[in-house]
Amino acid sequence: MTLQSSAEQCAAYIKKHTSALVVSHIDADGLTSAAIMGKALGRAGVEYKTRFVKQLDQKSLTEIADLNPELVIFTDLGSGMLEAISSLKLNAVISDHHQPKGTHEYHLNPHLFGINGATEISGSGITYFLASAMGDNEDLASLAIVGAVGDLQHVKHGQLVGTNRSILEEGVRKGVLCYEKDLLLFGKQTRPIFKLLQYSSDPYLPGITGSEDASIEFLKRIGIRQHGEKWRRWIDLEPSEKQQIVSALIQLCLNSGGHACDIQRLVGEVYTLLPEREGTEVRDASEYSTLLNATARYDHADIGLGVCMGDRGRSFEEACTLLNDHRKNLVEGLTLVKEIGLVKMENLQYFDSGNKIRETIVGIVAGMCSSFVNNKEFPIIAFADADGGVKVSSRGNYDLVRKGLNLGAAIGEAAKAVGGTGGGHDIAAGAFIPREAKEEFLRVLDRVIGGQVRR
Ligand SMILES: [Mn+2]
Repeated sequence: MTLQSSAEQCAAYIKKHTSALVVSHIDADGLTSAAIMGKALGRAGVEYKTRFVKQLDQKSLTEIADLNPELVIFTDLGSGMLEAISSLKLNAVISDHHQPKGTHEYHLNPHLFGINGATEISGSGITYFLASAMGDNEDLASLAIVGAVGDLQHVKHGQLVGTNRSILEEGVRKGVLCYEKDLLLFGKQTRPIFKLLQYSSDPYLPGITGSEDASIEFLKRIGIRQHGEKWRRWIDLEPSEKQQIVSALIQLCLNSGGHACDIQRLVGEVYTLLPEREGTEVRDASEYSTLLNATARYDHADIGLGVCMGDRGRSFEEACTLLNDHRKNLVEGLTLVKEIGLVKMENLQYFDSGNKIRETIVGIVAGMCSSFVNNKEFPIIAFADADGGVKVSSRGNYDLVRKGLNLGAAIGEAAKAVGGTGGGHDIAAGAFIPREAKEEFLRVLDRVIGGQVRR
């Protein structure tokens, strides 16, 4: 069996039905996955409804089964719950890229074919494969790339690789995507350039990040001028001006010892959605995925889905409003972590945000704070209060993964030991545990990670 034939088998099974319930993960990858499946179902003449969940557990599965759907298509989740799905006797297809537990007849997952689900293909990518097997859906490659970028799959190699790259090339052939080397700082399409510097947290720009004055001063010093009162956006600059800024930023990093900020994270491959209007969030895959996160993580997945399905009117406007709030929350979250600091254990470091950071964005904050956390030798674990328990998020780095770190496995084991559930990827994983179990969870996790990482 190949990925292709597995996709064909699942596609044929889907087409035997007249209606389906799409159940997807509530993040950028999950939203794009649901949109790809929705488009493919619509084009194939299958009626469908969509439902988003934060996490697929026994409770959410039971709720889904109670709806009595003719067919359930799980996207960007489900691979960790195969036995439970089978035991509910649902007609189900699972299209996911997380590490599988158990087996299922209609289970499409890259890990079954030796493809890495953390770097080579996302939930939206695997669902794109499924959609391609259902019909002529190559135009959806752009959504697959937005999902992959939302899952940070391009970060390890500074570009998309493996199956993601094949999808990218298909999108290029179809005329919906292009890629080029460019500055990686966030907001090139939509924000005045000084804001790119001011809000750059990954990499952290010494002496500049966090300060509007210093950002403007930096640009003036290297001779970048305003147009009248206004600062231009990155996309408005001349190529020579862009080159000047990149050189000056690299110099800044070198001068600071190249430690506090990683030059490799300054320039890399960026992905542009050609059918979208220039200067809008949806033109750039990275900004698009952030826009989607800003809807999904605040219980407005419907708005993000609307954007993915093509609504550039009302859904898009509402998403932009949510994005502004999201940015504010991230800045507040980072400020909080700076204030409370991280607690160091033998093999990990953690912070507990209590109810100060929303559980749906604590993982993003954990990822962003690695830019100012000095100790990169240990993964970052974050806690946030959630309904009926505690949400755990964790972020490692590729050096640690090379030394043996597998957060998905470690978090899964520690969560299970305290009566919770968890899992994910080697470099990033999450869990949900009982409130009183935090300390025991940390003890187990510290020990498991200690056993994984060769020091
Ligand atoms: Mn995903």
